[in-house]
Amino acid sequence: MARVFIGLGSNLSDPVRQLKRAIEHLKLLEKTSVMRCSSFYCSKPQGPQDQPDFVNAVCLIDTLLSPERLLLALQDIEQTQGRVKQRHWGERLIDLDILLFDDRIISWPHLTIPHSEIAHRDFVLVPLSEIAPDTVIPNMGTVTSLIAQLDNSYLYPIQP
Ligand code: ROI
Repeated sequence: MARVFIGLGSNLSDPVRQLKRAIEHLKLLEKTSVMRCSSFYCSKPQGPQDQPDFVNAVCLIDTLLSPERLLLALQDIEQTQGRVKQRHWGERLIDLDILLFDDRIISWPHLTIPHSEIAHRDFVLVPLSEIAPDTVIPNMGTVTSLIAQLDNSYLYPIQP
């Protein structure tokens, strides 16, 4: 079983509902169990500011799927929920990212693990540290030390 962290984000069409739907879809994945999910956090958009705030969370799953199969399965969930790619770093209905896959380091053209932006994203690091505070990110250090290095954080947990 691989221990995998998935980042979830949405800022369109009732983001809380989109995250809840995505978690239900994750629970239906073959050879996969959802072990833990963080609180939902409201966050300021990274990228263009003329878009709604995001809702973000992180889930820990155990899976027998390979990174490739999991990536395809996540893209499938995004399509099912109706994601349409809009502008670069723009608004999105649902975004599901593989953040960490055990302690593997992968740099394929279509998949980079650990996620390339992980160290700079409060909306990933803070929910991740809520569910797995001792996590070490390969080549980058502990989640706690990365959080301490963030310039700013505009993140607050929201009621479920
Ligand atoms: N900003 C926030 N706060 N949360 C996200 O999930 C998110 N996702 C993105 C971009 C547009 C880069 N900014 C984001 O893909």
